[in-house]
Amino acid sequence: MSLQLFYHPLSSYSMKALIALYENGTPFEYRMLSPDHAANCQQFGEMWPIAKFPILLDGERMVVEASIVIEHLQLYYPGPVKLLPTDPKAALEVRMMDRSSTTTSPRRSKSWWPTCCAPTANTTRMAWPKPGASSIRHTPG
Ligand SMILES: N[C@@H](CCC(=O)N[C@@H](CS)C(=O)NCC(=O)O)C(=O)O
Repeated sequence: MSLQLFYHPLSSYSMKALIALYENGTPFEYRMLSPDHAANCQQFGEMWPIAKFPILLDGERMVVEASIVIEHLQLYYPGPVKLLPTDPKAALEVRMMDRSSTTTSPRRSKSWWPTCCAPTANTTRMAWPKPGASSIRHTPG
């Protein structure tokens, strides 16, 4: 099997990659990172000293960053479920939602945000497009 996912089941970033794999029923090998799987941990540490997971191993090629794993799957292992819209402008919006939802946390950020920019009750809720009214909605095909 050429695809291997180094992950942990309680890792939200790992879940992103797992959802993409499950959505298209893409076959892969689970390489769980836990003390019970020392060989996985050792290989992971040797491959990726940054030690952030998940990572996808596609043959000899290592893919890091959950969002890039998803894009890699879309490019090299496309299935019936499209993971990103084909339209580059719509894809950009999807990337924005993806990155901002996983890299920002208003509550956690409060301590280091400058006072003038600190999130308020009005800014802590993201203004995602309303379901059904979204310009990013895409149809498969
Ligand atoms: N930017 C990375 C972040 C991945 C990440 O932070 N994963 C967490 C697990 S959910 C991790 O590796 N934590 C261990 C650490 O930071 O040492 C991505 O999008 O994949």
